[in-house]
Amino acid sequence: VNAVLDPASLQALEGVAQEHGLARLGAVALDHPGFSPARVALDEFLARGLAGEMAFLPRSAAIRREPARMLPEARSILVALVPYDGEPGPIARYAQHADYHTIVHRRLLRVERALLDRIPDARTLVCVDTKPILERTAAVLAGLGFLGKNGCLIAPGLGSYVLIGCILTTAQWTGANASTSNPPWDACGSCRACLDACPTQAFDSPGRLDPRRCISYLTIEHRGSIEDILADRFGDRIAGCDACQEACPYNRSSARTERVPAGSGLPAPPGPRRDVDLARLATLGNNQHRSFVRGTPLDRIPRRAFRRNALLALGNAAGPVGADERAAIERGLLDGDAQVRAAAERARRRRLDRGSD
Ligand code: B12
Ligand code: SF4
Ligand code: SF4
Repeated sequence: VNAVLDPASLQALEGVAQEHGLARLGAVALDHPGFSPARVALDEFLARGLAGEMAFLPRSAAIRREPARMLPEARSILVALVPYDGEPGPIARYAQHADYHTIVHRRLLRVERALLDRIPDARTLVCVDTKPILERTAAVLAGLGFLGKNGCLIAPGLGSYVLIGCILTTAQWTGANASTSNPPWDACGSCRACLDACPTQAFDSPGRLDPRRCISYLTIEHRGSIEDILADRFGDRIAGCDACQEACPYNRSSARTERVPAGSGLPAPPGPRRDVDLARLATLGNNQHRSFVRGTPLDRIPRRAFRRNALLALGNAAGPVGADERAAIERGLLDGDAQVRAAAERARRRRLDRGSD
């Protein structure tokens, strides 16, 4: 007899989830027909080379399509959401907190424990972000929200500033399938605020992002050179981008307390408060870099990419050049790394040459 995850069990687990800082919990069977269009979208995405330098995407595509390759006989996914807040600024909101991978993982372990207590025959695998699961699609099909034209999962009452975590399980979900009769991005209606707000016009069409033009990809994942035509649009962003979420009416209406229920936000990173001083970040030494990124999702960004990003942002700044900014740009010109040098060269052209005439 197969292990079974029924609606009563899900309801009990939802209680556990909420107690442990997971604002929503839903379930979806892996044979839900709604995964088909998402697999097609993934195949098209990969075929067009949109993964850019994200080699992990093509490498893990077969598992992303068929998660049972990670956990034999997997039949369902439990999907949880963790809302977050933050301030507009050079670092995207999700990265202003302690690393969500660790936090969401830890919270999911409590739900996993409760699931195994209730369904001892089940096997499980906790997956947060880095495991190849189509997380946004799973969240939609588990009934937790819908996809916006910005590609993000938007959860009613929470908006899109939510992170997704999953538990893959061999237990069979026996509850109803969430409907997929609505076409994607249907709930957006005629709105296209996110598409228009994207500084680099990175959307090919609603819901279809070309990461190679996306500031989030370029600042976090991309190590090669960045064309001026794109860098000119970064503004002061050095790690991620929230412009297509800032523009979204679904993120505007509710008060912070409503969006981030008590006990389910993300805690601050460990250590002292991080000051985002571009001149300092452009000249980060090894130890300074380690302590700046430690315990946050920023630790994906190597030191030289961080320095490159800060130099690009320095190049985009306006107004008189401070002595510390000048020193940072001049130091960058002598750097051993070609991308750091190129970013410093751009900042010199835009800030120093102009400042001295
Ligand atoms: C690679 C990646 C990126 C890349 C590429 C993003 C992209 N749009 O493809 C880059 C670096 C650009 C990126 C940026 C960001 N990311 Co990211 N990223 C991922 C990651 C690891 C894989 C995504 C992926 O597979 N992309 C390939 C595309 C094709 O898949 P997709 O985005 O899931 O889109 C699916 C839908 O469009 C669906 N679909 C299409 N048509 C239809 C039709 C129907 C009916 C259905 C049901 C589905 C469907 O199919 C696609 C998959 O096949 C996921 C984690 C994960 N394991 O899923 C996080 C994830 C998507 N990222 C996340 C976040 C927070 C961000 C940023 C907001 C971070 C920031 N502030 O800078 C930005 C947002 C940019 C944007 N507007 O999308 C969250 C999203 C949460 C949410 N509310 O949606 C995730 C889920 C991480 C997490 N665990 O919480 N990211
Ligand atoms: S994250 Fe920024 S650059 Fe990327 S699609 Fe959204 S608005 Fe555009
Ligand atoms: S800004 Fe408008 S189009 Fe974009 S996701 Fe939000 S509602 Fe949809």
